Amino acid sequence: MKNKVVIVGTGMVGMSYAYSMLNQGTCEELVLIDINKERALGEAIDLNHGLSFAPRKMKIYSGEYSDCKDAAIICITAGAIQVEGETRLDLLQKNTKIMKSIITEIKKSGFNGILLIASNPVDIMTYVAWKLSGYDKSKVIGSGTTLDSARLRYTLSERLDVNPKDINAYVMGEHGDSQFVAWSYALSGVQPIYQIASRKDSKISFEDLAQIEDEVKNIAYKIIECKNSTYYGIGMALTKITTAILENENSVLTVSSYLNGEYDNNDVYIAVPSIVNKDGVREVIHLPLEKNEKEKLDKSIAIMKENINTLNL
Ligand code: 6V0
Repeated sequence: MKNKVVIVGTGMVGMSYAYSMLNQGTCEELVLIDINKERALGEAIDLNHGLSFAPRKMKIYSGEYSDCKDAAIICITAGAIQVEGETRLDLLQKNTKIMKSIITEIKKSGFNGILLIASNPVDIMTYVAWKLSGYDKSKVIGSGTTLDSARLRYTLSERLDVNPKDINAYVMGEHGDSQFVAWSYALSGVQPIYQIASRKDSKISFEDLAQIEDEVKNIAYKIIECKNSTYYGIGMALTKITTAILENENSVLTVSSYLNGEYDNNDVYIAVPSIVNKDGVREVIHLPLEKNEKEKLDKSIAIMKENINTLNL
């Protein structure tokens, strides 16, 4: 398998991802596909003009589905976007139709790599992609709450004045309104955040934690209100997942993974900490959650299943 990535959907998310990969030298070959061929072509030309300043040589071009055959990863970022007042779940019917047409083309190409989904509602779209493709469940991955966990790490790092790379805290569940923070496993460096919050002289209280959780959950709505859509953060989150796969990193990421008995659930994709490497999701980490956290995860899963049941797959 070549160190080759295909992006389907060269809109804001797809191109932020492409630009981030160009800057980080993530892959050797990058193919851009969009229903709007002119757009994909223009984006490829524009990116190529940055190659002189990039850390490595890359072959970048706008292509066809036949180019998917020998790709290591196809990332699907095509779809309608959330408009003001619309939840990610509202996008469900629109994007399922788009996903169906894309998966049909990918299957025809003979692709045999990892399918990475970013289109919203991402957990359900990942399930749709898996179901329609018939690919191995570990090889179909959603971006899940990788972005939300990054938002959480950033917000906590600001409040605690600690490098975000040293914040090990995870958002789990739906990439959407029913997500939650697994506070019982949140660490600042080596210190449990619950322990920090319980200290009298602490920079952060339990009320602050609840407020941060809420802020992280709703910040996408704020960004959409300000500038219509969000893309840089997800672009970099997708780059991280891509690097974890191409470099066989065994990185722990809250991607949307298929549950097969973990967390007492099955036949659903949802964001849980997972180990990601060249084979996709190597392992779903099954954390013994606190009772209230487990209830939140169950609720999130129930919402996913309810929505999946409305689809004709
Ligand atoms: P955009 O800028 O409108 O781009 C969408 C692109 O998809 C356009 O270029 C379209 O031409 C293309 N497209 C539409 N239909 C097809 C098709 N059948 N085949 C190929 N290409 C097609 O949207 P943007 O890039 O901002 O968002 C894309 C998706 O990402 C949306 O579903 C967003 O909701 C979702 N996001 C997911 C995030 C995550 O964390 N997973 C974060 C932000 C946005």
